[in-house]
Amino acid sequence: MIKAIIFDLDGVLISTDELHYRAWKALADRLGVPFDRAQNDRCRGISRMDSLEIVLGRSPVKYTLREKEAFTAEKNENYRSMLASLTESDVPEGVLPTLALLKKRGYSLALASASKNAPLILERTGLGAYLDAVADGNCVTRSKPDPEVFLVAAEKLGIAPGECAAVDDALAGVEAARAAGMLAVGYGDSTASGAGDINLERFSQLAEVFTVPGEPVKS
Ligand code: B16
Repeated sequence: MIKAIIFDLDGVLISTDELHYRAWKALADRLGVPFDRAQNDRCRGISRMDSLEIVLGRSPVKYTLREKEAFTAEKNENYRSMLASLTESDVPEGVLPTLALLKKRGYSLALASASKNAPLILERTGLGAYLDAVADGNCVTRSKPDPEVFLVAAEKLGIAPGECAAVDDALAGVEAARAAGMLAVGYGDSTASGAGDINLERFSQLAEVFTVPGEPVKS
């Protein structure tokens, strides 16, 4: 009996993959470390510091924690300068009308993202107006597949995890949703693996699955 829907940000409500890639690539080039899109894909849904470990994966140099913190700060400054030009038009087609419809039907909506930049992204794109609660990298300490960020989102909504559905494009996110005791909805990349309890190809399909809050979902 689902009353709330909790969304991952990057890869679900918006795609900032390319911007992450450009910012990590600039750092990797400066350090002389090879970095490609396949590595960038492995950074999806995980924390900034864990992503740096992937970026430095092929580096022969062992860096100190202080150096690594400086690298993540450098990447983030570059990434945030790119985020500054985001607008509502960067939200994929179908996302905003579907969120509006789900909200109108009475579902509570929340965000569960590893990103510490989520507030800026929500503000720039207007997505924040559709959400009743936000759990992001600023309020959790453990990355997906740990369920922490989904559980914090449910707690902020005041809705039991068993009454929440969680939508995520990363396998780690689908695992996190399940570990949180939520209905796991695989979307985008995770759909192909059939990892979720429900797997959707289009965002607008959410409106076909979640029709009336508190009633069985239409799978
Ligand atoms: P930041 P999500 C994740 O967002 C990204 O997919 C991942 O690539 C990034 O490392 C992580 O946020 C942290 O982002 O550097 O902005 O704090 O998929 O959890 O919405």
